[in-house]
Amino acid sequence: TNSQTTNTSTLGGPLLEPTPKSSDPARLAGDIVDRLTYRLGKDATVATQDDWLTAVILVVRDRVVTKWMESTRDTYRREGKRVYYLSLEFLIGRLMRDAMTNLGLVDEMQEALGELGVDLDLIRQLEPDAALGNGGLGRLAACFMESMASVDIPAYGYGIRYQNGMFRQEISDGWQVELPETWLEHGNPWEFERRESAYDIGFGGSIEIGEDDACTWTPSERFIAEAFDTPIVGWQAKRVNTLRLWRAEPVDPILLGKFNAGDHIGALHDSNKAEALSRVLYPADETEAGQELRLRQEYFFSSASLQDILRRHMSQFGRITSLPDKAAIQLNDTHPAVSVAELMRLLIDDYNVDFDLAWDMTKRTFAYTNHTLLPEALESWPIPLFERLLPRHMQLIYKINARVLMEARATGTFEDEQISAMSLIDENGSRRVRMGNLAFVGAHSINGVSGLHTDLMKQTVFRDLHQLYPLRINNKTNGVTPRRWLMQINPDLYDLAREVAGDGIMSDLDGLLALNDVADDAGVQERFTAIKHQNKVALSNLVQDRMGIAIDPSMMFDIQIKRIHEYKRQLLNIVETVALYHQIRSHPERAWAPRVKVFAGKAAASYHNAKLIIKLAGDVAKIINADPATRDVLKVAFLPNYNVSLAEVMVPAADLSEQISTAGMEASGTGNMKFGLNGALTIGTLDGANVEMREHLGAENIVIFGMTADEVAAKRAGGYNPEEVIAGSPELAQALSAIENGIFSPQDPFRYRDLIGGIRMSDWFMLAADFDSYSAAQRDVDRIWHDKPRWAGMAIRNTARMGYFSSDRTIRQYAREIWNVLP
Ligand code: B1H
Repeated sequence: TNSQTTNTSTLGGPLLEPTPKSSDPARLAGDIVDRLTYRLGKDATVATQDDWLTAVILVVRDRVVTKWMESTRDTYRREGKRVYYLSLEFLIGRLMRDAMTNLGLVDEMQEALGELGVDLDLIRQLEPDAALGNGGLGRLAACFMESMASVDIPAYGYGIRYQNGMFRQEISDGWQVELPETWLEHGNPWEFERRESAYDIGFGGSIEIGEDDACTWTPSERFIAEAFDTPIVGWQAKRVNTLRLWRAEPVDPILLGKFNAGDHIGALHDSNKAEALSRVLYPADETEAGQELRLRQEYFFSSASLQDILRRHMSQFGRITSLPDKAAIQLNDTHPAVSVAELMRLLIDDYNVDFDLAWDMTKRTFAYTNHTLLPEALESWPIPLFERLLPRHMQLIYKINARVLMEARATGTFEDEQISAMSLIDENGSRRVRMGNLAFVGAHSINGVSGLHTDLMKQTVFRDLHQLYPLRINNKTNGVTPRRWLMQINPDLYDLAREVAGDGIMSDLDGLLALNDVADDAGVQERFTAIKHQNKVALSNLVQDRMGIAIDPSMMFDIQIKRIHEYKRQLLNIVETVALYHQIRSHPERAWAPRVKVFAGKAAASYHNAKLIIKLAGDVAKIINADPATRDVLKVAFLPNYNVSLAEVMVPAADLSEQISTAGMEASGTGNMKFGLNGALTIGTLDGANVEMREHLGAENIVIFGMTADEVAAKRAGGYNPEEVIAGSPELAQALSAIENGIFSPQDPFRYRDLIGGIRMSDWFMLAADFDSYSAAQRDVDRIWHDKPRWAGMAIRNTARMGYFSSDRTIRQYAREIWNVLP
């Protein structure tokens, strides 16, 4: 496809050039009606809002396509390096407003739709979220795709086109219920099906070693991977890149032999098996997914992507050995780590490269990003399973392992224990393949996602491999795209920032620093506060509509939104809420800062305690919200079905952002950055990127509490006794007893006995140990809240100093320091 540059005069010139698409409102309106008529077959008088949405997307898409082809041709002509971002998750959300803003088409489209009597904001909200991800890791991939296009890097995202993305969460009687999500129900007008880009993917079978060690793998199962492309528009449409997602297809849609023999179910066996491969996203964020289907998904998309990359490379450059100079492949966590073995297999078995050269090429091509140190999220596969599905890869992994361990031995500096920690094979208990170690040894760069996380990586999971290859680990602190996470979701704050800091802020977010000089200006503060208030009104309307809870927009909006996980400590926030409730009841005369505590987030379906925490938030909300003694100063709400689109309403409305994970456990966090950018204060621990936020904000503009990562480690090592801590903290003791004695669950008084019992017994996440410090920090927040100019000044300084956390900065660092491409 790359080689087709068609506009040469020999082919007759202008006829092969597409008609340029106008962005004149009248022409846009005409095009929309055209799409409605000729593509959807609908008359404007009977068109539904969904029809209008589809027609508008098709019109926007046309404007994207022209730029897309220019970008593709440009990449080809430059003969430079391409970046490939391999990720099992892309949490994109809605695309229409994103594409329209980056094309600079919003005002014109608004006008065009006005002429047609269609409300842009209404149809915008009918677009389903593309929720092909769990949380931060998937959303980071989406921000990176937008930033790579914005800073003009030729890049492709590769992933799976899940038919069902992240489940829809309903709360029924307070409990989370998971329902299938069906984003493709009305089709997907953004994507282009590429029937010609299809690859064979094999599983199982046997291998045969021929002469010269040449190896033939004969899989027992085969599937087809078919490509679907979505264009990703960069800021000001400088470049449009491709997100290529694979769908699995059977080789034979129907086994006619079986069908004719009367086995009508068996005839669909292959078809069903293929469908399962790209059917559903594993919704188990940072918990062991460990199922055969997951490994199959990982290999399916890795193999399809690598075959595609090699095909593109060969068709342009014709020589396999230049691959590392022309392709940089970034592995988003270990989920695509089997790619290391797959590239070795393709090079050796299909391109006849010898093992040594193949290994050198592989290492120069791959880089790996680690996103978590949690032991339950470190992928490893039982050897019998791996060997059965991927026999050739197993063999290559043994060979790679032998080479790495030999290198380690040759240094003469490692103990046996260290050697076995470096091994690709975990020999403790049942034997398993360690995907983190495979990704590490097969890559020239291993990066963490915040300074603290990178340091901890060197000291913990990869301590010995780091000693063997000390130059490989590096840090790339995460970022978020300011186009979506400021300009689009908070247009009034963006306008204010632009008036002060100028038009360049979306291409250089450091420009926001100009706001710092006016942070104490009364006029600016007044405007900032009015904007925040308006955003809070919007959120309270949403809460009223969806849940029938009235919240007063003049209260402090204290928000914790993220996956529900014990290490993120929503439970600490809830326990503190209960303690605060008790305090307000005992001292109603004090000047409490009126707050609404808002929670949202999904729990992995099999994560019992996380689901119980959701139930507890609801139980606590019910009692507190109904109490006339506290009603004016304390409210609690748990909003169902947290997703990107809900975050887009919640983030601009927040006064206070809760980033309270046990230090050492949150690799980075990116929600923290989105809140800061939108002028919320952070209450947080010295964890993940909070550490760097404090550096950029200044300690006086963030509320930090709790133990450091080192202190947590020391306490865990040195006989921590939570009961002792609880006995020393009357507020904590009272809150815990109330919860465990069924005060919030009178119909089921033992509901929370084990949950709270866990804190008393071991308290791995240090809730008790950090409680007093957290509670004191919350009272500091109250004091700041009462001093309105001080609060506004701090909030504005948060927006002003968040420039560093733009994903453009992150991507430029990847480009220079890992990929060796010039933005
Ligand atoms: C992050 C994950 C993750 N780290 C396993 N690890 C998954 C692990 O489906 N799985 O098996 C899914 C996701 N996600 C997050 O990455 C970190 O917790 C955040 O701190 C970080 O900001 C984010 C992006 O780097």
